[in-house]
Amino acid sequence: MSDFEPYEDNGSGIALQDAKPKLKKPPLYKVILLNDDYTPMDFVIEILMDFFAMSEQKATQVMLQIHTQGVGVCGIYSKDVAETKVYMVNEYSRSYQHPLMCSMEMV
Ligand code: TYC
Repeated sequence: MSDFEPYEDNGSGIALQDAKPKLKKPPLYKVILLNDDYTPMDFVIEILMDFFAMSEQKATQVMLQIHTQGVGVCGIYSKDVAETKVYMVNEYSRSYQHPLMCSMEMV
């Protein structure tokens, strides 16, 4: 019997259909930072280094990209890791009275 036929007869006279694969890959989320006019550049660099494990050079590059283009990606994570990062960054920024906004988007 050809590989392309959905129903196979194993000799019992009963046609069996292969089960469809059921597992989908879990969705991934981009954690993003938005530009604003008030948060100091050094504070954003510190966030990118401390919460997203960037080098100072990479953090500076990403901060300047957000500053000039309005938004930038900090990293890509599973849903619960992304939610935790967003929560921690926003709490940290608020504790210093900075308006910096961290958010997430499905990839
Ligand atoms: N625009 C801010 C400034 O000029 C710097 C900044 C960069 C703020 C990135 C937020 O996500 C941000 N001080």
